[in-house]
Amino acid sequence: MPKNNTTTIRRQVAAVAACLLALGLAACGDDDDAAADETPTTEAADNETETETDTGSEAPEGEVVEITAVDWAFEGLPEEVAAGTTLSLTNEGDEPHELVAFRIPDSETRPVSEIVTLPEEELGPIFGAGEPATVILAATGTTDTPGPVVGDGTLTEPGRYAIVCFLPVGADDSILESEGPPESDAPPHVSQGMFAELVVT
Ligand SMILES: [Cu+2]
Repeated sequence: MPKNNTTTIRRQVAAVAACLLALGLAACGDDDDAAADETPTTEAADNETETETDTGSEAPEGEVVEITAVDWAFEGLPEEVAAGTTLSLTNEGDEPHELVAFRIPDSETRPVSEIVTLPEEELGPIFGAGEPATVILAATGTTDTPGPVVGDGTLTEPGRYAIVCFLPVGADDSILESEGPPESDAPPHVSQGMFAELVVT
């Protein structure tokens, strides 16, 4: 990706994350029970035969793991992958999606399903401690288009990761090209249950 685009998009991603911190989590916090009930684990298990391509939950190093975004969940995500695994995002939903991977600090032991419901002041230090490990954007009906805008989709550092989508409900693909924060008061997809947990070994 050309550098001049990278800068713009990185700013956009940061703004999207800031938007989540500013307004999304307030809505998320009001919706604790619903968010907890919609943990994608159940759905992923239901679709296991359809989306799981490996025999175990761990992918060999260097493998590409193909994840499918739907409205609103990540499907086909193993519980564990080896360091060096690259994530690929296919969007089968009706809205644009992103895969934002944050490495969770080792001192944080709560499950992602609980972390994403935390109030802004508690979530900031967890998600805001550094740049995401990678951010992959996928317009509707595409795979990796436009693709990674932070990192290259590869997770290199072992640890526990939160996989989340911050795009607002109701957006269209043009949001993937917009500069600055999305002009939307809609809740982010993460508040609709679009989050998952991934361990990199
Ligand atoms: Cu999404």
